[in-house]
Amino acid sequence: MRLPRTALAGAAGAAVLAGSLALTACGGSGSAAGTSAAASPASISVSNAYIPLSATPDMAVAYFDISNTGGSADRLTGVSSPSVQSAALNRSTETSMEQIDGVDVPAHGSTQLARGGTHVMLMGLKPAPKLGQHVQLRLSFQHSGTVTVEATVQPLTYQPSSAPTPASSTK
Ligand SMILES: [Cu+2]
Repeated sequence: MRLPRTALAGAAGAAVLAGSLALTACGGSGSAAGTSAAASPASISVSNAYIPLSATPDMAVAYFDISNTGGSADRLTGVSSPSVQSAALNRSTETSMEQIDGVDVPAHGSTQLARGGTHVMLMGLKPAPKLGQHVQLRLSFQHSGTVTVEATVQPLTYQPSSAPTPASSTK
């Protein structure tokens, strides 16, 4: 019994301290380097906007193409128009349609709102739409802000020249 109690306690404490230092060194390295190179921002353009002339002036549907030449995805999150009482994003289902809260546009890709799929529902157009008339749509994108387009009222059977290829993401 030559060693004083304090010396023993000190040795034990030093061992614990050395252990925690080792842990810190082990877990600390590498985890701070989490910044990946930023992709180029979304670059959105909207084309071929049209509204098939509706039999019921109180309700119409708008379609358009959204393309994104940027390196980041974006999302259409809302639609408004000064010419309607309300506008909403809808998706057709087999029997009906449902409201959706957004439409994704992939990086370097495109998305079509087209017959049988996603569309903009326009309620209460004023004045009642006529062939050739333009209806302004304000599209809100998550990253690109508001994009304003003029949708043209077309005959009910109108098909845009871009329509036939549902999987046209190459251009
Ligand atoms: Cu609808």
